[in-house]
Amino acid sequence: MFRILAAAALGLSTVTVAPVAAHAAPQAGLVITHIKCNEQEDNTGADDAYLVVDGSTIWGPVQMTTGDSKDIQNVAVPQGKVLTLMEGDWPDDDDNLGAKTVNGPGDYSFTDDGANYVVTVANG
Ligand SMILES: [Ca+2]
Ligand SMILES: [Ca+2]
Ligand SMILES: [Ca+2]
Repeated sequence: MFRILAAAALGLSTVTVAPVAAHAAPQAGLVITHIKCNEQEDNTGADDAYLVVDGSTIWGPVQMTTGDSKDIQNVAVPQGKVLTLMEGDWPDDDDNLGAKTVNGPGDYSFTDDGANYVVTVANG
C-alpha cells in the first residue's frame, strides 16, 4: 500500500504543469438585436418581458403585447450560455417562457407557458 502511494507520488512529481492561460479566449461577440412577441403570456395587460443569463437580467423588463416587435440596442450575450426569457408578475411568481443555449447568430423561440416570443441574435 505504502509503496503504491510512493510510486504515485513519484509519478505526480514528474508531471509537467501546463502554464495557466494569461486570459480567457475572446468572446465571439454575439449580440441580441431584436425581440418579437407572437403571443403574450399574460391574459390581461402587457407582459413584462426580460432576458436572463447566469441569473442576471441582461435586458428588460420591457412591456410587450401580442404583435409587438422591438429592436434591442446590441445587448451582448456570451456564446454557449443559456438565455432565459422571463415574464414579470406580481404578486405571483414570474413566469419562465423558455431557455435556449445561444450557439450562434439566429432566431431563438421561447414558447413555454403558452407564450411565443422570438429573440434574434446576431454577430456584434
Ligand atoms: Ca404572467
Ligand atoms: Ca406579467
Ligand atoms: Ca406568474
